[in-house]
Order: sequence, then structure tokens, then C-alpha cells
Amino acid sequence: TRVRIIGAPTDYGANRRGVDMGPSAIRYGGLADELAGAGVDVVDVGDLHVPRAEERDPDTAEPAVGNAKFLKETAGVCRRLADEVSDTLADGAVPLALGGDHSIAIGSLVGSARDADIGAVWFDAHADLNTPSTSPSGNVHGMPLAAALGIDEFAGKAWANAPTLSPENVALVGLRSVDSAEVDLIRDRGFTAYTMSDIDERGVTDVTEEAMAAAAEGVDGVHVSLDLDWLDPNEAPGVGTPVRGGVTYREAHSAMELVDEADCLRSMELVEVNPTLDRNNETASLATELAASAFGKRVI
Ligand code: DIR
Ligand code: MN
Ligand code: MN
Ligand code: MN
Repeated sequence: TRVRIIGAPTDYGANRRGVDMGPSAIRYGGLADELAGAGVDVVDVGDLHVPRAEERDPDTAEPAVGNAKFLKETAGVCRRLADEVSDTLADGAVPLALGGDHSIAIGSLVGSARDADIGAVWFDAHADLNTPSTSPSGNVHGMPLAAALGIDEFAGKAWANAPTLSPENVALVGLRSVDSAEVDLIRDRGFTAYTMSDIDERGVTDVTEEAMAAAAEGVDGVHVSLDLDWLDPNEAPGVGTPVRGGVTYREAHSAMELVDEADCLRSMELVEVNPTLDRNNETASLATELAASAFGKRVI
């Protein structure tokens, strides 16, 4: 397998500064070595250009839609990321995007869906299905799935919409903090969704196998989005919106091994690592280990 690492150092979509240092922290955490240990041929193309947020004032910047903050800036980054992701796929490599906050998933999904039908598996405490009008925070990191699916205000937005992704091929895994408009969307639109209770009852292996199968059904490949707040904050403290009751270290590795075994991984991203909130770069290092498991690393 060939993997191309693409840094997307944004914090436009989050309510906490510092997540823009995620790509550096993940690289410093040993990503290239971990992937090499998985037998992967790795190329790191560096970071996309992201204008500093200091150059913009969220209160005076014109919000393009509703109360979504920094939507215009997010669109710029996501357009660049989508192009890089689709070029990577055209070159026969697997794109691995490093956030940055979760808004970069819009770019990954749009790029991954450009020349193929795709599914997506979302490992996250959150559903990321808010829209500018339903979002309680205005933070675009809570909206990328709604954007990629063209829901409500995102309909017809070319930079955001991934027309070859549909809700039947989206599986959400590990939910434990879902806003009310997101609950309605999950019920009404045919998403496959697993809460932490499902993982408690059925185990992470069953749930992950089923999630990968649902996402892969009838499509060319699957995008895997790993928000580090999927894990319990005891394991992954370096995230902006920690939620208690997440998966353990072992459960996370087990799930990533099953991502590899499903043999349909098309593109992936590691997001929401915030080194200013981390403990000795543990969350960034964990992200590198989990990526290695997803790309086939095994003990023996
Ligand atoms: C919340 C938090 N649902 C929001 N979302 C996060 O602001 O829309 N997603 N943190 O990962
Ligand atoms: Mn997220
Ligand atoms: Mn999250
Ligand atoms: Mn494999």
C-alpha cells in the first residue's frame, strides 16, 4: 500500500485554538515510522496553505450561511484538500489527511467522492450532522457530514457536497453526544448509527464489522474518519470537545484492525488532535498507532 500524508492545519471549525498544530504533533508522534512499521510506503507532501485565523475576526467576518463561523475560510481549505485527495487517488495512493479540526472532512469526502461512489465510517463521540441553522455552537467541525451530504443549507454547495455519498452508506460509531436536530436526521435519513451502548452490548468488533460492511455496500470504497474524541478522554486527553465514556485503547486498536480487514479503505483522516490540551503528545502518538493498525500493522 502507498499512503500520502496531507496536513490540513486548520482551527477555523473548532471552538478551541491549538488544533491547527495537530499535523505537527502527529508527525512528531512518529506517524511516518509507525506506517512504515505497517509495511506501508509513505510519502508526506507537507501541509496545505491555511491563512492564519488571527488575520480574521469571527465576529466581523461575513458568515456565508447562517451562524456558521469561518465558513468562507473553511471552504478555501476544503477545496484545496479535495483536489489533493483526488490527485492522490488518481496516482494510486491512499490519502491520509491530518487535521486540524473535523471541518477538513468536507474536503476529504468531496475529494474521495469525486471519481467514485463512496461510503464513510465516522468514529466520533459526535454525529457532525449539524447545519448552520441547527448548530448550537456555530462551529463547522460539528457539520462536515451534513455538508458532504448536501443537507439543508449545504444543498448545491459545490465545495461541500459529495454527490456520490449517501446516508445509507454512512455509519456512525461510538455516539454519545448528539444534538437534537442530529437525532432527527439519524432517524429520518437511513444512517447506520451505533452509540456507546451498542458497543457495550455487542462489542466493538461486531459493531465495527457491521459498520464497515454497511458503508461498503454497493460502493467503490470507504472513507474512514477518526475523530480522536471517539476515545475516552482518559486515553486521548488532547481534544477540544472531550466526552466521557468513550472507547478504550484496546477497543480503538481492535476497531482499526477491522478497518484494515474489511479491505475497502479508500481514504482516511485523523482529526481534532490539539497538542495544547494534550499530555506529553499522547493523543498524537495514539493517533499514529491507530493509523498503523488501520493500514495493517500487527504484532506478529
Ligand atoms: C457539537 C460538538 N455537536 C457542535 N461537535 C463536535 O458544536 O455541533 N464534533 N465536537 O466533533
Ligand atoms: Mn467530529
Ligand atoms: Mn467529536
Ligand atoms: Mn490489508
